Amino acid sequence: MKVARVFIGLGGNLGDTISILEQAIEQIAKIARCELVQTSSFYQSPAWGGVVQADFINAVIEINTSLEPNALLDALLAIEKNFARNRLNEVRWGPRSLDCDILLFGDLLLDSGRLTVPHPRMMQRAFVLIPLAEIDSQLVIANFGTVSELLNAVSDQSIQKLPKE
Ligand code: A4P
Ligand code: MG
Repeated sequence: MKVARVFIGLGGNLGDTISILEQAIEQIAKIARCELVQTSSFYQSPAWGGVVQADFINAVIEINTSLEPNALLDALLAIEKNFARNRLNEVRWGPRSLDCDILLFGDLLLDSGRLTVPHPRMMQRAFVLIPLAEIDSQLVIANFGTVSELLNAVSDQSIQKLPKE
């Protein structure tokens, strides 16, 4: 089975987010056929998307996996549920305890309705690009260029790197 290099964006702004992100990363590392490779620093930023709410904390992780994209999404949605995420009560771009987005899945281009990869909004978000650049700034996002090139377009977004605990 082919192993893909996959990047996952994690974020939240409800509850003890740092602890939730740390536990979520531990749980992702334990998914069958997944290996955790790298974890970025954690970053705090004002909420993107126009809903008035608490700041978010975000991170990006790199994993290697031989899972199919849909199977990985299922596993991530199950982990979101472990942190009391209830999608029925949510507004789009509103508060959440844990959000797991598949940013890149190898060099796969996918738009299946259920899953869009690369994540269609990652190029506009400093809270994705900055932690991703920490892991690999020369990573290429198909049709968009390298992470490092994309950073210029989000340089007006305020974001703060949190000290390692
Ligand atoms: N889905 C499609 N593609 C993907 C993918 N690549 N990865 C589908 C994960 N899921 C994907 O996800 C809803 C459904 O999208 C999933 O069930 C899956 O079938 P979602 O995460 O609730 O919403 P979304 O449509 O992916 O929206 P998006 O753009 O991720 O925004 P959210 O999650 O609504 O935004 N501000 C800061 N600073 N930091 C944040 O983390 N997050 C939000 C929440 C708003 N503002 C923020 C942040
Ligand atoms: Mg999302």
